[in-house]
Amino acid sequence: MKFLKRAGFIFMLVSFLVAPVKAAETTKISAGYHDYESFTKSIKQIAAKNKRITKLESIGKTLKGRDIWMLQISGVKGPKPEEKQALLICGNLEGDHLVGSEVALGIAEFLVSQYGKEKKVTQMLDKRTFYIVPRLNPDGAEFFFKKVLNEHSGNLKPRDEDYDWLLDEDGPEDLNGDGMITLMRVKDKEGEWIIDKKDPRLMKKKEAEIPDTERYKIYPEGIDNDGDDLFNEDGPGGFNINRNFLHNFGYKPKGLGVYAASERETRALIDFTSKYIPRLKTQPHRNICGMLVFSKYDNLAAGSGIECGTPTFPEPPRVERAAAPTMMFFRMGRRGMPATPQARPRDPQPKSTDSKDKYLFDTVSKKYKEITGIKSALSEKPAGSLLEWGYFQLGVPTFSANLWSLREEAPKKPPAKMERGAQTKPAQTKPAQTGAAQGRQTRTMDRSAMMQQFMSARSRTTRTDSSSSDEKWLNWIDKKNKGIGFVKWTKFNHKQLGEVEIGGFQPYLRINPPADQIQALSKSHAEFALYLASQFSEIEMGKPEVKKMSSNLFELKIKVHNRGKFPYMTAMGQRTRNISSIMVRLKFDDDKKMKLFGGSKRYDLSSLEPGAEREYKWVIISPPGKKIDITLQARNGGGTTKKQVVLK
Ligand SMILES: [Ca+2]
Ligand SMILES: [Ca+2]
Ligand SMILES: [Ca+2]
Ligand SMILES: [Ca+2]
Repeated sequence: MKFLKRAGFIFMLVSFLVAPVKAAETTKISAGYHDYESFTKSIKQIAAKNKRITKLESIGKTLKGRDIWMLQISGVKGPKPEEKQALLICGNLEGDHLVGSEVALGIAEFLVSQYGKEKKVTQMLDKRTFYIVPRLNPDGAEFFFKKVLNEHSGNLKPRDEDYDWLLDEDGPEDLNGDGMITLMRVKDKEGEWIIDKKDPRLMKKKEAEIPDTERYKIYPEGIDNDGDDLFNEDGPGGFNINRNFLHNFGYKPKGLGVYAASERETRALIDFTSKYIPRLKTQPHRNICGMLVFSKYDNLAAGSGIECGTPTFPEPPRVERAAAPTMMFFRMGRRGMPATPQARPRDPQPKSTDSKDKYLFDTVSKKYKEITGIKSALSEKPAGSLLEWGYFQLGVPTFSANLWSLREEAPKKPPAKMERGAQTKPAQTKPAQTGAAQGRQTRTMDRSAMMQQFMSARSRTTRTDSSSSDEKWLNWIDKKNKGIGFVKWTKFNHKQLGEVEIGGFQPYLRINPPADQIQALSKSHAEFALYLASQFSEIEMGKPEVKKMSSNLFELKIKVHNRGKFPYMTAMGQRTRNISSIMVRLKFDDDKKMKLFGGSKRYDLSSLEPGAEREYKWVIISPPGKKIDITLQARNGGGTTKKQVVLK
């Protein structure tokens, strides 16, 4: 509190000194959201008050020493929590996506409060385990509660974003003292932007020949601290955790010190799902049969299935052309081989939903819309996300909801069509389509192609849609948010750029809804999580049948059913072989006197569709009265079942 008061005082002071643009309205965007301290307190409280059914665990620590909390919720009845099938719920992979973390926490609260009260919840928790990691990126999340708001999707690991060997040397500055980092537009005859005539708040790329006097350049708000002519190109830390997973990460390291699973947060989650614990002689969390992710990607309301984006990322500046003749020399020198360009190796990773799994995604998506009432959403294509890793590599059905986008005004075209790759092209090559979105602000810093490429990659971390989405956000701000959300362009005298105007969308506004929506979102998504958990495959063994064929010859028959709604193993799971097969095994009580007449004592079944059954038949030579133990193992389909028969 003390800090807040002091921060408030400094804020007022600064505001007073620089004559701010409406400061009061900006301080509230994080109101009702949990900062790390209050979040930790809340999750600890939930665990302490519900000891019977919860377990709170820190699955890792961030660079700043913050815990990554995982709350396990599982009812008192039924098998042990790690033997029940589990749903993993994970939020706040992107530092600025706070709503995911609040909704995940809300789901935890809902489940514990309804256990023992509401039949549906009680039954489901007695049958299933929920692993909830509401805040995977707590360092990044803290930016939301800072005095000056600046959207930050990464964590806090210092990173050299512009390859100049300096770390975090040029962050943004709140020049007009309104408590927000927005944009600066400045008249520049080489600029690529013009003011949109339809709505002068928006900027759009110039289309035809435009008089020099109408051209603008756009920069993020701040000064060039290191004098390299780039403005705010390397701010405080970090890589986006939701781009750091092992699938579709691309084949190169991405910037200095960044490679697949390079971040602590990413590793913490991967370890949690997959680590082998010698003491337990198993991977205890391989009981995860599905994932529900809250992130900026959406495959529930914005479409269904998963289509990977292009894992592009800025590369270090290329060496100048001078090197070319040498290369030519080497190529020509190879025993008269023609200097044909080599084809790039094909990426062997699957990039889209297996056609056999499509119905599963379609069904769940349909149900999601029904349960939550959210009928549409905006989403880019993912690259290196948890969504992709969960499905393409772990092989479990994985879903992501972004929880907040322009719902009613969503585009007619499915958002999957939105070309992410296009956004990574240098700004000049892309025809005018974009407005003043903060996300794209940096793409126009055309001081060098490298930075442009870098910044366009960075811009993807915030919402980047078509220009029409900017218009729609303005419409939403004007009609539904009392006009709050866009900082009016106002003149400012910049010490390096001369006269500029500062303005643009308020940070975080297009990522997180007002806090009063969280409760309803939590409830509907808790319902959805319960639904999802109820769909998992349930592999059961029917009653064994023994038939006496002659005095020493018996026939044993069993049927294995999938009584769940999901298949045992997605088609992708069969492809990755990351999920154990269903195994049927016989054990004779007297191997000397009992023999199988053909066949095998063990059968492995890689998949079983919902509603399907599979019959197994054995002929056994044995004296009467002997026993056989039948074991059915389905790690992801309800665990182990044992039955015994007597041959008679
Ligand atoms: Ca740097
Ligand atoms: Ca500002
Ligand atoms: Ca700079
Ligand atoms: Ca700066």
